[in-house]
Amino acid sequence: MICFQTRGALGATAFLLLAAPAFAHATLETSEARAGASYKAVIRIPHGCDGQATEVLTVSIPDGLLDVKPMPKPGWTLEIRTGALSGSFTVAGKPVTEGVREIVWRGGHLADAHYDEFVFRGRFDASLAGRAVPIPIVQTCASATVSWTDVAAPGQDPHALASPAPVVRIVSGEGSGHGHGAPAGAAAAAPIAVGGAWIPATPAGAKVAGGYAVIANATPEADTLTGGTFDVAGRVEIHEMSDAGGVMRMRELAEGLPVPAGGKAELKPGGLHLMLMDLKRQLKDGETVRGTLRFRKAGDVPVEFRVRPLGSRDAGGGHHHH
Ligand SMILES: [Cu+2]
Repeated sequence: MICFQTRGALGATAFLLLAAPAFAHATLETSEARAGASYKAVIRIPHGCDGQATEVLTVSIPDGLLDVKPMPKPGWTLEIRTGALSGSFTVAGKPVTEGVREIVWRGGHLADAHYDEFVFRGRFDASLAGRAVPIPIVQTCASATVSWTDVAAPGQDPHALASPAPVVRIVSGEGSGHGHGAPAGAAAAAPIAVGGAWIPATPAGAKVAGGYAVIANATPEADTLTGGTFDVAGRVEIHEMSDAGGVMRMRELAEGLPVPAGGKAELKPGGLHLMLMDLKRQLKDGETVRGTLRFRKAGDVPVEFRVRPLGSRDAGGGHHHH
């Protein structure tokens, strides 16, 4: 779809992609796992503790990560700490109450200038489908530690964390690749966070509406917004507005909108936006419109858009992002 509007009504074009921080985090090679299926965790350690070599690596195993087996590593002693599980899980049809809680590789010497990988395998319980599960990691050096253990609180932007624990997004085992029905708490801690989402109210009879939000990607991999679904709209397109000789032109991003690793994409008036097409009814100031945004890797992320007065230019008080 191509549509035109005059510059006066829409203001300046804006396009904002914030760069990823230059800080190298401990990360997982694969940040998505299928519920109920075997998952190979490859932990990537990019540096030591403030110049010192890493001598111990401790990995905390989250609840519901079962059948955990670490890969021995030449030059390192492997230690497996077991303990009580919180939550009820079954392995091979039998209830289990104990399991691996921590894996420790120790006695090695990973120089600050070097890179290495630590591997274990396990299986995320089917009940974790749709959740984002952090795997906290601690590097211990001769006289310092680096803790990759920060987990986003509900509503907190995971991108703002100084030392984020790597997160695995658990997708449904049924093969769709999309984690449906994530509980609200899990959505807030998800690697893809959608904040400050709003839609301007529509005049009676309008068939389209713009949708705006800030999308933060806390994962080490780029993702792509490919579309979404809303009860109030027949379909959703992703548009970019640009200035063609004083005429504001909208074009559809048929390939989707990239969200860089550790970065953000901002959807706002005059720039990138969602276009809700074939509106089924008028959108009124003050109501909340629910939907999902679809990402190539993260799957479907539930979102709530607040409807703001007709003619609004931003998300309004308390919802303004940065
Ligand atoms: Cu548009």
